[in-house]
Amino acid sequence: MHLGLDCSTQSLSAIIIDVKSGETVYETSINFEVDLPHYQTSHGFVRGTEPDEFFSNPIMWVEALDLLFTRMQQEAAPLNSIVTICGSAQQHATVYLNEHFERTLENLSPNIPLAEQLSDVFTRPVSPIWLDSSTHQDCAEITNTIGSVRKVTKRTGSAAIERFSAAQIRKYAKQFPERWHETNTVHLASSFLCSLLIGKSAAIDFGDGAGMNLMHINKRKWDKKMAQATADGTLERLPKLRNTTRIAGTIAPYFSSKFGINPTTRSTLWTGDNPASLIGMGVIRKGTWVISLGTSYTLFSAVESPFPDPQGYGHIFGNPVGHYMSLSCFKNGALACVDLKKQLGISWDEFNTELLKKRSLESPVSLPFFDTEITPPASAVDQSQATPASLIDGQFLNMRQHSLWHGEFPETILVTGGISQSNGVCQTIANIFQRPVQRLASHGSASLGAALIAASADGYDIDTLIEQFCTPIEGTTIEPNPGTEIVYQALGEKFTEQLYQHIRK
Ligand code: XUL
Repeated sequence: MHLGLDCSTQSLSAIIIDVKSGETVYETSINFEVDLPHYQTSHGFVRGTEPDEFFSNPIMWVEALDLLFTRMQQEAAPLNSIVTICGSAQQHATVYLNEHFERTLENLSPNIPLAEQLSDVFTRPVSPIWLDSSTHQDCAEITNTIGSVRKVTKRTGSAAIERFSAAQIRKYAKQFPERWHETNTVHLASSFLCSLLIGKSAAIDFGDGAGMNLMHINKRKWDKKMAQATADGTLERLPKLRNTTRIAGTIAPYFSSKFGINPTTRSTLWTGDNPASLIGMGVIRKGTWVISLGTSYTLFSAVESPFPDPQGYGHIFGNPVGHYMSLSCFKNGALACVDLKKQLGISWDEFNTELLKKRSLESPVSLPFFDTEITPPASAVDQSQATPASLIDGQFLNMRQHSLWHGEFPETILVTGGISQSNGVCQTIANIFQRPVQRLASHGSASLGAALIAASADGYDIDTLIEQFCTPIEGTTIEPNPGTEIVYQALGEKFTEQLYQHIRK
């Protein structure tokens, strides 16, 4: 059996698949806000003192890992039958570790909670996460050193981006030079969690490594110039870069003796949640688009060559079992819906029903930015007049407008993530993109993708795995409603006009 884990913004999830029977045998999830309330996060993160600063707590992820395995053991998950594990994590988050990290991992005692044993290994108690856009100045400085936005994009597959690791490392090294000096290793959330599982410092994979502005996208090696432009000593602090399917090591005795995991169980390298979702949605070759509706909304597809977004908003990451993936990330995703639902005091059913109502040429469209947006970069907009339809229309008109660099619209769009359970959202996407929308049977595409990567590392054929596990739910394809093309053409123009007026301000 194969275990897939995913440490997202709000939760840590697990899925166990049995390749022989083609079945998912176990699924569970730890919610950070609910199950670990003492970290006082809201939706898994905390805000910093400066606007646009967003952090999470790496020790919370450590405790969540302990709690997840405890729960799996209590619920009699078949931990002893797992052959290989893979995991994914929210992208871009950096973890800053001192020289004791490796030795601490080698000497973990199963009798003391993991979080307690790791309390002294951090040189930074928090991890800046993907929601953070406080590093504008650092991005400008990195871009200046390299020469231009185009040059940075050509080297790394993305322009210098606020939430990416290079700008975040630069900000930290400038603000706290002494703590930077004490930092021995900078991990991503994904490689950090993999390190815990195998009891030694793990490499970073090409999928997640591409989200740092530090990896040369064509050569798949650390880019020395980018590292120099980031901060003194960056290169020496980065783990190695490797293929996702590479075996990182065998499970640390801490986990095998405490939870009854077979001591021969291995872990591949971990990857980012979006690269893992690509696999979990069964999209390993070009031609299909996925819209993932989580805390962030992302639109992604598999691509063969790393051609970057000419506007500089989108990204190229590594495909864990193939070449590359193209991705656009929209910061105002599911949480904007949660905020509006709260503001209107309505239920999810009522929210959904509103979305199924017919739109006209006069329908209002909102700029859906409850918080600052990254695609395109825009400040927050007052939402007192927003309705469910004006918000969701605004979100997907914005997505349509910024998706053109991914190529021609595909025949079908696949959707995943919590909000994809709403028929109203899926119908709106179908109407705006004028394409049928399909949901897959599994909810957790990132954890499923991780489990499939683990199985593929064991030699199982990835195409067969995808046929087995990534099936659309029969009879649930949502077709565009007739007559909506012209309406959304007009609403799209109205949206663009509003957007440009807002950005110009
Ligand atoms: C992608 C991004 C987000 C996070 C969410 O670039 O920032 O999708 O990966 O976990």
